[in-house]
Amino acid sequence: MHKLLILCFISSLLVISKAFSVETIRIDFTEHDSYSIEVAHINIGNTIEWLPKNEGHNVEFLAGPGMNGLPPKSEIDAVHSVVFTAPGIYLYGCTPHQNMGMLGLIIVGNDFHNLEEVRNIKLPQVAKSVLNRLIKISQSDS
Ligand SMILES: [Cu+2]
Repeated sequence: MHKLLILCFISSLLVISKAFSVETIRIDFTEHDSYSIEVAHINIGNTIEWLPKNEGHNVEFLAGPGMNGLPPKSEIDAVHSVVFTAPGIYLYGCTPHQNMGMLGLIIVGNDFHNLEEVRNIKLPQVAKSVLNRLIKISQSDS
């Protein structure tokens, strides 16, 4: 009986630590003019680090909660690191390639409150269809 209690205690500790753990998720720029993770689900307080594994790309936020608090677009070919403290959906793109659909979504804390704002961002047709695909993915694996 005691062993069972201890086991329960340990497993609940593991669950708690997973929910609050500070993690860094790494996303590469790829040779296909895309991000290696197109839809990232992360916890509040997690960091995303973009790595320039392929030349000619960057990160520019297009929508998200508290846009004013987000960093300006990153330099081309630079490592970029952002800590996400506000729950919601963030849309970003690569400045030279976002019109061709080099976009990424980050869902922080499984919160979709600003989905309509993200959905209504003005983009050319090709990028719009990519965005719609990413939104579908984000909802299917949330
Ligand atoms: Cu690019």
